[in-house]
Amino acid sequence: MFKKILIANRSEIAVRVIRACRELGIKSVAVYSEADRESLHVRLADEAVCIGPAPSKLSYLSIEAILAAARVTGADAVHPGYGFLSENPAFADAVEAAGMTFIGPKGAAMRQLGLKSAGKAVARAAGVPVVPGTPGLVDEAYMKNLKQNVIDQIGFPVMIKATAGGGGKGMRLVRDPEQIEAQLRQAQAEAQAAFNDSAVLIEKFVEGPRHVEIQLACDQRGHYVALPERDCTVQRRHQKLIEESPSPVVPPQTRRAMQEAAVRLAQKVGYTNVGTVEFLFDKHGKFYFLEVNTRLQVEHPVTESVTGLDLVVAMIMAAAGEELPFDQARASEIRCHAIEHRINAEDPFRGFAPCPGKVRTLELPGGAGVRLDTHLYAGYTVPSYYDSLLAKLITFAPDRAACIARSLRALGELKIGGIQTTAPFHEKVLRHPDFRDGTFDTGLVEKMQAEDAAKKGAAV
Ligand code: MV4
Repeated sequence: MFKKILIANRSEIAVRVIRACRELGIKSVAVYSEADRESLHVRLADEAVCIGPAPSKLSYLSIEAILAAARVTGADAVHPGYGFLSENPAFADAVEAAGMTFIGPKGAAMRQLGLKSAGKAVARAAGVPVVPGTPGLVDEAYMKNLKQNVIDQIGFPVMIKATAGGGGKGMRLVRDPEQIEAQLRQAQAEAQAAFNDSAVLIEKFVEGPRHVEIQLACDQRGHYVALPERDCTVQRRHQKLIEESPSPVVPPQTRRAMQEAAVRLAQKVGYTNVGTVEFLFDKHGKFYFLEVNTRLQVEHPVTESVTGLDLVVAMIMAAAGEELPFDQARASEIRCHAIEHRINAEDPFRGFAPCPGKVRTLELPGGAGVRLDTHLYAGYTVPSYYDSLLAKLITFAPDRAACIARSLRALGELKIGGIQTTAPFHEKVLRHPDFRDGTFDTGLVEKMQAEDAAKKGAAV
């Protein structure tokens, strides 16, 4: 087993990984930028190394700086967390080339799944349902008769997606066949500018979908385990706000089919460590592969809460060449319902504008069925350089209704003084009839904003 793990990240996820290391008796090394000297992860780790100035490019995204910190501290493994370098195959390879273990999938597997077109081809080959569309990337031959090809082979409305895009970046919806040519050219130009890769694909547009994803855990001894799904349908501009498990709309036989599909896909590329297969789930109960996230995700505690398993421990064991600490039968046990709330330093009443600043007072929720993953403490100043996630409030209870009640109770106890947060918006979602009955789709937040605007209009 590893003796010392360097955590190449900051904030709540660095704290999460340091805690797992401590419980396993493994020493931890924190890295931090000049803006993060006073961060909780620096205080909690056994050692800490400053890796550069505040801008991420010069610190948390610097492969050289991080490898130097790992070398001088004698770390034998690196955990990348999420974001930053976590899905960068060159980083995974560089860690291994330096004689250390990357706690995540192999660089080769990341490359096979990184681009949308590549992931979709693997999914097709593995017999995983994909959204109907162009067989691969749009090429010159397809462009010659573009409108008619789309009408004959796909059917409007369609979505144009940049193959290098992700999380909603580089996507556009086209309903009018007369617009397809112009929209496609614009999408290619945008993709070129944003990703230095102009390649796009076209897909049938799925109306009013839900976002449902399957967590995978795979060791290096041929075990592929699929955990219960997470429903991440409550999003705003492709930023997830609430995740829950199990999904209120996925029946048991569909869950099993999605799990089997995710495992087939993983087997196809010899995937190791944890990963997540994202699907669209449509109004007819059909699911379609979207993409694979080759990292630990922000919302992993939802899965940990419903199963009672520890995914960071699983990552460390799999990376060390050990057997996974659970099998498929154990991972299929759904022991409760869980909901995660992302509490961001944003003002939900001013268009979710970022609100960094000093946390003057802090009162934390507790009691049965409450988990709070955060790097906050009273007196901490939230820097403006990084993303705005402050805390993840995860609640779990025997059923969904009890879990919603518990979330409202816990959000009532949480008091972050000095900065605006998204906490009040979460209470509003939990009281919304569409959320309570589980019938919402990805348009819920916009629908709520439209309802508010109508109410304000009526009052005048
Ligand atoms: C789609 C879609 C409808 N049809 N693809 C958005 C993020 C990216 N990973 C995929 N996305 C979508 N792809 C087809 N063919 C609708 C979305 C989408 C969405 C998906 C999941 C959660 C929220 C969403 C919000 C808007 C659009």
